[in-house]
Amino acid sequence: MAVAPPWSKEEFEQKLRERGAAYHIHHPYHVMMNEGRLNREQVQGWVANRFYYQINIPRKDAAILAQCPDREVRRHWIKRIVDHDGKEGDQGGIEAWIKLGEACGLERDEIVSLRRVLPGVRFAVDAYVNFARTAPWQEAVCASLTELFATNIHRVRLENWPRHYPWIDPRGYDYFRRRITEASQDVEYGLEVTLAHFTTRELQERALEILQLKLDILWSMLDAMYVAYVDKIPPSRGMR
Ligand code: AHQ
Repeated sequence: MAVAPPWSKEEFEQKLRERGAAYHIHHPYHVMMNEGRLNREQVQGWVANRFYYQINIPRKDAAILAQCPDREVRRHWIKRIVDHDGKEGDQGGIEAWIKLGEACGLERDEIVSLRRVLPGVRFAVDAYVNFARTAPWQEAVCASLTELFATNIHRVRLENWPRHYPWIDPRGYDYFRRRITEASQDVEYGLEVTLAHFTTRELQERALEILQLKLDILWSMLDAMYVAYVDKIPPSRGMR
């Protein structure tokens, strides 16, 4: 069978961006959130469960670094770990996420103990970390490109949460503010690496599969939260 020619970089980027139609901003949980229709427990549940995703991002990125032989790529990629874990004089994104949880009325221990993390969220996040540990590092880089669709997601939260959820202390919104610049820097470099590596049509089709896997991971996290906090069907070991 004749092998299809590769897409140009512009066409390939367009194909990647078209997958944004399945981004988790379109999930009913996020739609309810952005329309102000979540109650206190549903917002708290989202923050407590997304904390498990946030603390695993640096481990996912460390897995990429561990497999990447290219010093130039590592020099760029290590920023992601520092952005989340923090450094002298910067609390980091994980600490900022805890502050978001406390601003939503959660006790610090309720967040960091992970006792509210739903099995479905844990499985989805662990699948992402395990993918980064076992796939070629360029594939794990490609998986981070869901942030191509995240540019506005934090801006929208900053705009509408204060109006929809006045009971949340606005001092907790630092994470969303940080991510606006961090996400655009991260995704610019991630796209550069992806466009440079996935250069045959077969590799480009593989990149689209990888992006879809990550979109499924994000979507599944919200499925688990929807069932637990909207449908109120407790996970097998009971509601947390
Ligand atoms: O806060 C987010 C974050 O730090 C990251 C890292 C990046 C990755 O490496 O996969 N993806 C990501 C995302 C974050 N926030 C999500 C949101 O909806 O707030 C979006 C998510 C992503 O698109 O993967």
